[in-house]
Amino acid sequence: MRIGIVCYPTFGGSGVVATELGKALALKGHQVHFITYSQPARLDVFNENLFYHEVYIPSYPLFQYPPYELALASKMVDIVRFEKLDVLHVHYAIPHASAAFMAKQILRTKGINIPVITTLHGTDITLVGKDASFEPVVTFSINQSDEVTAVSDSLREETYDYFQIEKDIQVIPNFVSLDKFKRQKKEHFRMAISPNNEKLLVHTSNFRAVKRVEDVIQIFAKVRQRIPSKLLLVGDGPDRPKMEKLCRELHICNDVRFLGKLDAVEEVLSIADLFLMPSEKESFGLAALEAMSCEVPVISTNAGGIPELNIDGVTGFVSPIGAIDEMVEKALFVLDDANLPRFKANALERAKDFDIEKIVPLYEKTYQKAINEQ
Ligand code: GMT
Repeated sequence: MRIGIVCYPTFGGSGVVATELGKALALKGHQVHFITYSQPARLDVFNENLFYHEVYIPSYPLFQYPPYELALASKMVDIVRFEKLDVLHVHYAIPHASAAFMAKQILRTKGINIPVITTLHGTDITLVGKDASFEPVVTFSINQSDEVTAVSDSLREETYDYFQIEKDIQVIPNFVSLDKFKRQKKEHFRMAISPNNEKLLVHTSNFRAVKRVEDVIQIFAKVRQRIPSKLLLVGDGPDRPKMEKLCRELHICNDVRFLGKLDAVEEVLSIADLFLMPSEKESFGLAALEAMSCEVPVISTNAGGIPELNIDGVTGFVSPIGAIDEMVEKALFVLDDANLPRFKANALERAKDFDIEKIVPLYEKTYQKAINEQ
């Protein structure tokens, strides 16, 4: 198939899912065309089946808000026609699903029928999408998509709760490459970070309010009072300055490292004992899956789709949002040497259910169905 993928080119979340999916499809012989405003962060390999088309928005003094959606729709029209695409797969509804709808209508006037698959990722529904500023367009463009997928049962249900959706929403969970995200021997790195064999806790995110990074730091500060431990924070975002300040106030800076945005997150995960995800909202929790694939158990909230991934008492524990003391006790239980090996093994076993090899065929099937029904 000749597949167009539209996504955000980000380091995490929907951008990563879209890019890893495209790379996997290219390896299977499909021709994959990424259409976005800059090179996707994980589009870091050469493959003869992978193409990248940048959306360019001309500037004009009148445009207080550059019309990205129009430039994107125009680019989709151009690439579908020139590259003879069979299907368009857009990740994150806003504004990709409505831009795809417009492109589809334009292409129809030129005698081309292109099926559109929309994958819902989370905040496009739970946070931004349901805002009255966007809701009518989100509802309309989901209903106009030929196929709609969501990354968890929870997100599917929330979409039906918030919007008047007439389409069937298929759940295709996120996935992980067990080859890339596997525990590597990084003893020298671990020695450098925790020379006295302190336990290593890790959090990765975009440091936005929904991630509750403050809870990560409060949990760590309390764990550290009970057992020798260190915290590694991967990623960057708006809350980072506040979090650095908090670490100073709690006098824990010597045991906390802010590593920023890293390409090889799996190297950090390879030396970790526990992953913290105290999010307020999380449709799936891809970062937790990547940790589990590296044999790292997870202490998380029960937000959104997380409990579909992190099995309470098996791969870690789930707690109510903001239940810091409960998460501390559960973290200490998992970190106990008598328990840790079991939780690590369970985390990896669970990650295998989301093996990329199992999930990619579900997307191929969905594309084929949409193409056949045109
Ligand atoms: O988590 C974020 O803030 C980024 C966001 C995105 O759309 O890039 O992530 C969402 O999509 C991911 C991939 O499907 C999910 O694993 C995340 O749980 C989801 N985030 C939220 O629902 C907050």
